[in-house]
Amino acid sequence: MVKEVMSFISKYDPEVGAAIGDEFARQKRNIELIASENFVSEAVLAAAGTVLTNKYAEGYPGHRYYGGCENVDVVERIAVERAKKLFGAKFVNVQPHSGVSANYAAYITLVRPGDTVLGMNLDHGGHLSHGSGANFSGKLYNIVSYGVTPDTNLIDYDELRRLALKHRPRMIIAGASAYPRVIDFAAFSQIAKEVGAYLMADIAHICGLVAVGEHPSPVPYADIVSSTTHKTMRGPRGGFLMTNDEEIAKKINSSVFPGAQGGPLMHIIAAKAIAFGEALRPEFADYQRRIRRNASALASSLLARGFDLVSGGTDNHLMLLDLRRFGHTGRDMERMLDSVYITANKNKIPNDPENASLTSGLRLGTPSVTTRGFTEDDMDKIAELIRLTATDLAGSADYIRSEVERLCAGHPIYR
Ligand code: DSN
Repeated sequence: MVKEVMSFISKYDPEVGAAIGDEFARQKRNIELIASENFVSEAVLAAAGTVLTNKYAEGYPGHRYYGGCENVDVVERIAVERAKKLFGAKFVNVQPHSGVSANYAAYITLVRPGDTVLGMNLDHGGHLSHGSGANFSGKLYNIVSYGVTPDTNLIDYDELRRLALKHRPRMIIAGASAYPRVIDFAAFSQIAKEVGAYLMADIAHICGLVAVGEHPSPVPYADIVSSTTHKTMRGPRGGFLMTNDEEIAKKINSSVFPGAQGGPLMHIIAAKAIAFGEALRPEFADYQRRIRRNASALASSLLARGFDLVSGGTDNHLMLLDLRRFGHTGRDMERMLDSVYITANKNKIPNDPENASLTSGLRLGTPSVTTRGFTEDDMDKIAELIRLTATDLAGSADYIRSEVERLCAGHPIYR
């Protein structure tokens, strides 16, 4: 199916078709270790390319601002019901176009511009939309940042509580983009309750793990849970929001539309519905367990080869390499790996001496390679290829490329 679609596009518009074809070849050839990426099923991919892209459906099922919405209503209701079942949430909104759109809607639901918000420092693993000055969150709200302890690199819950008592935030955000350990949502909830703050949990990264109990769920604790659908969740690019509070649910709906967005992307909502359906099947729980086993194996293999990992390992799908011992910046290591067909991204580490464009860290994740069927033995091989890249790129580049091609050929995608 994937090949047929690409061949059709290439005949119709060779210029765009060639770029899509090249990207498909790159995805097939490379070992994908970007922690926030994945390979969706052919059904999810197909749904995203359906005639539902033609339909405007501002509003919600049964209450739209356009005629002809009876079929997309069915699709959106399925997506909502499946997400509710998957996460045990009472109310779900599947319309956010992305994680940041979902977070924006959460902010405008719970806080007003100028309010104090306590979010995780971007440099310690937080997300741009948790208060970075470059993002709407840092511009519109009075952000106070918490982080990890210097000795363990684990979230410092004592410091979080101290900051909460001192600054009395209106909202606390739990969640991260580059934190390899378990997040204690119950502890966040206790602190939020103590200071009378709302708790928003952003589970974009760990969504799939949460869905199957491989990471504790914030749904029982948080006023709003926001997420993306495309990372460990393995759905289309997009976001969604959950709550157990009926009043907050009503506000979320008006925050998403008309507050933050116009027409929902109904083709993407269909793809989300299919992904939620896939996640309700037993194989998905097995897939999430394998993601964690692979991450743990990759971390152990890297540690055994002399790499430093922030916090000393991983509990989830990702890990953060501190490259200082190898004398490379994150930017250089990202480029070196790219040259041998291994894809990853540079990342700040806590208290990073380098600036954001260089960084001292590299983030690695296992959702994509696990989807391809890579096993724990393959993780050891990947760790060795990363070591060779860091220590002897000039002498080993051809060998590494041939090994990457061999490994990827053994685990093909979209045959
Ligand atoms: N860009 C995502 C990530 O890579 O973690 C977060 O939005």
